[in-house]
Amino acid sequence: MRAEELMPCVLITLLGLTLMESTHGQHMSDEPCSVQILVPGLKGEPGEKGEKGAPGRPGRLGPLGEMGVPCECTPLRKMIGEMDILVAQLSNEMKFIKTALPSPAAVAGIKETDSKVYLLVKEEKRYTDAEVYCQGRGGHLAMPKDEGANAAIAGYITEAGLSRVYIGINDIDREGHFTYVDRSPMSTFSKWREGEPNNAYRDEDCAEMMAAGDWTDVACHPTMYFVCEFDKDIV
Ligand SMILES: [Ca+2]
Ligand SMILES: [Ca+2]
Repeated sequence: MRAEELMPCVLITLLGLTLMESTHGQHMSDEPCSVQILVPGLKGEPGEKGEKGAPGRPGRLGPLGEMGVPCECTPLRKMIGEMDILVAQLSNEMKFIKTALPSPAAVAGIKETDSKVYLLVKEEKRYTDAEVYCQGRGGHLAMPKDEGANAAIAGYITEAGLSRVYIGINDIDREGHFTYVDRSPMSTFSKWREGEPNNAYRDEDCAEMMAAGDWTDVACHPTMYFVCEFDKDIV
């Protein structure tokens, strides 16, 4: 019996004494109350090990992981390697185009012969600026040195719907003595229109090609479209 369980017994005893006083010694049927003090015994022997318990409940869900990307990495790496090679090849093939074409609208594509690539540049420039442009891309203003080259350039002008362009012929160094713009001499081939070159107004030291393929000497300062030429072995 623990201490708190003794309390009702003590209360009953006190109540009983009060009643006994109020009834002047009247005898009451009594339940003897006893107080027991329990002292812990010696510790017993350890019991046998119990049976294994049932499995516990599943734990709570963990936090969400980061979003992953499905990856079959080996084939992808191989594909990327092949693409790298293709890009390198394309880069080489486009090197000329990148440097020669200022913008798709500025030129009317290129024209090829067996040994040359011609580029019609639809940017109006003075003769010397036009030559600088062509040189900056590894070429010169077009220098027709035979009938085939002349016809190719003329066809190019006609296809573009133009009437005239600067070509790489001038007598800037010595009046009346025309050379190609790379200073190579004009030998057997020429395509001067009848009555040209005439050095009109004593101010015509450059040359243009008409759509028909014939040449005239003209002043160098007006701006007009022009044709560059590039040797195929550098393209
Ligand atoms: Ca002249
Ligand atoms: Ca002239």
